[in-house]
Amino acid sequence: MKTITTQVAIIGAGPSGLLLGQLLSKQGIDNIIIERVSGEYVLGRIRAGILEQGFVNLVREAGVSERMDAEGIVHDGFDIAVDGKCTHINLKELTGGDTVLCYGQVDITKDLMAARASASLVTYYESSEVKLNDVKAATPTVTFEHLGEKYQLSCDYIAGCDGFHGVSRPTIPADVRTEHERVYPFGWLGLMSDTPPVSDELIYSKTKRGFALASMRSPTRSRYYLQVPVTDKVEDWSDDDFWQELKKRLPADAAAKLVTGPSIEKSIAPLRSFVCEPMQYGNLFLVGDAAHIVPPTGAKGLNLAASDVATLYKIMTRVYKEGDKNCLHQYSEIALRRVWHGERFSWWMTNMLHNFDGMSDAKEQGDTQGRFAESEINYYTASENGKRVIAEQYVGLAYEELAP
Ligand code: RFL
Ligand code: PHB
Repeated sequence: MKTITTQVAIIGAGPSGLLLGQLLSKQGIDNIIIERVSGEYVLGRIRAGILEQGFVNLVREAGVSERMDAEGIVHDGFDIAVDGKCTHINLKELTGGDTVLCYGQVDITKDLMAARASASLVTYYESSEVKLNDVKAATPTVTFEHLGEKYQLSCDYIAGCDGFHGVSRPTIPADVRTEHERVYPFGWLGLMSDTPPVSDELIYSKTKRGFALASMRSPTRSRYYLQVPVTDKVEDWSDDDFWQELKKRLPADAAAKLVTGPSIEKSIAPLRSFVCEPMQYGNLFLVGDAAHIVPPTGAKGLNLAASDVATLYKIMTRVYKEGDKNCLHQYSEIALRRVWHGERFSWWMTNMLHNFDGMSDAKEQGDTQGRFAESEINYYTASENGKRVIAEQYVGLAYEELAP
């Protein structure tokens, strides 16, 4: 068995793990990342596209923002369409200057990977049998296998950045952990294509046929989503089926501009709200999707991961730079306050914009839930105050500072 040591062991090289690693390294805090799959596989997951200002600032602080600043597209607003009638949510005006940035998760991950490689920071890709041991002890360990060799990594702290299906969360004993969950009766079928987007801004479109989202990655690359029953398989949907259905769910002027083309990626994501409390156990800290999942309707998943990273980064910096370990216990409380806000917003947007007709969840209530949702979205899009409530949450709440 090879034995190695570091200060912070990071499980998972998704955006949470890579961003945390980069920030810690900038402060001179040693870290090693252990990842289950290859770097190429990580980059194959398409996912998020909208970054809050807090995320953008953090990437800048990590010193990895060059390409994001050059290629990211600032979005001052987006549209909500209800049965073809559009309401513009002008983020910038409604919030007094805040915007979001359209820059893909794959690109952020690629930039972070390149920075990590050029600084010769260690990542063990394609590791198996990853196990967290003695997380309540002063020196926890992570054991794993890599290229046929067994390793034992000793550290001060472990950051569990290994996503929803990782090993970190189940390391917290079941009687200590509370898991809150809501599973929705539909998923999102996503399609990426090298075609120009239908609009300069995102369109969240609620229709009787179900929800659709028109998003983008660049002026020549579009990302679209359709609400589909959770039982649908991606093989059930040809590209042609997708484009025909999307056209029916977009407002008429956008539908008229829709340019179709072959998909370069197509996948179905189930929708779920999930929170694990607490997010800390001994010297183990859960970060990002390892601790919480939101339905993608509010574009919050990656952004909540970033606020967890920001909090843990501030704590680790205080621990290693000022020798103050009293702040360690603040992590879960601070992170969860923002997480629950994001969870509530994502759930609310999901309920307002999706069609629950014929879904098993709606059976008991007939179409009552649908009528409530319709009335709610009409109410919020009808006034400046209502639109501001949406805008403030979409651009993201401020990050909380540590208590002194
Ligand atoms: P990830 O990205 O899942 O990375 C976890 C990493 O851990 C590895 N791993 C392990 N490593 C070692 N040992 C083990 N036992 C391991 N088990 C797993 C995995 O291989 C992986 O590399 O979690 P992270 O870093 O916390 O990042 C979270 C984000 O990926 C996620 O929240 C967002 O993608 C959510 N999301 C969106 N978020 C936004 O903020 N804005 C958006 O516009 C947005 N759109 C989306 C989304 C998610 C989507 N899907 C597919 C769920 C759109 C979609 C369709
Ligand atoms: C995306 O571009 O992938 C995207 C944008 C906004 C969302 C979800 C996903 O709410």
